[in-house]
Amino acid sequence: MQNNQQMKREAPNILITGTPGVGKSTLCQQLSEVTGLRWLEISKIAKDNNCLEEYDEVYQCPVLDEDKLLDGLEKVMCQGGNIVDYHGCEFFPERWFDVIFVLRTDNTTLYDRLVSRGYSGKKLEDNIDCEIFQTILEEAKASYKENIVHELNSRTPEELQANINRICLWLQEWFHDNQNI
Ligand code: DAT
Repeated sequence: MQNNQQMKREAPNILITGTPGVGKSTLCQQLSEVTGLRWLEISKIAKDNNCLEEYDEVYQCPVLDEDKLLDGLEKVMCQGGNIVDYHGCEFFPERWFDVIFVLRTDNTTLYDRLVSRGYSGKKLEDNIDCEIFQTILEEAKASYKENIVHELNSRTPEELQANINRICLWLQEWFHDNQNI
């Protein structure tokens, strides 16, 4: 029996991941409205709960206290019904997730989005490289069973809508398959 089945969640946990700027928050917000699932914006939760340690000057971002964050999320993740939004995935417990969606864009689209967000220099380059080398997709495939990791293009409003539809369909199937839990 799989870990996920052992946990008997009443609703699944979905991880939406990808390079900063690929459209995670935009998708999660709309998905949460449509499905009623809880959107867990990990960066915001970490900030609000003092899970950020010293500032990394090279990468221009704070360092995450992963253990503290994970401890704080354990209860709500065991309940199920969460859409987790974060630009990394390897440090979460594998048993937390029923499905992983990795959002992708082309470099030009991502560049424009990150520049309009105010990114420049090394931070901008590192994030573009992260997408070019599909770092997060590889991380997801290395950290979870490959058959639950799905790549979704997230370049246009049409693709955003298609992704919402696809995830809603996946949810329906999950509830159908798990109705006797
Ligand atoms: P992330 O949460 O991954 O950092 P975001 O949701 O904040 O990304 O999106 C970054 C920008 O791109 C924001 O201005 C909204 C826009 N955007 C997101 N998804 C899009 C899509 N599918 N089509 C067009 N623009 C999109």
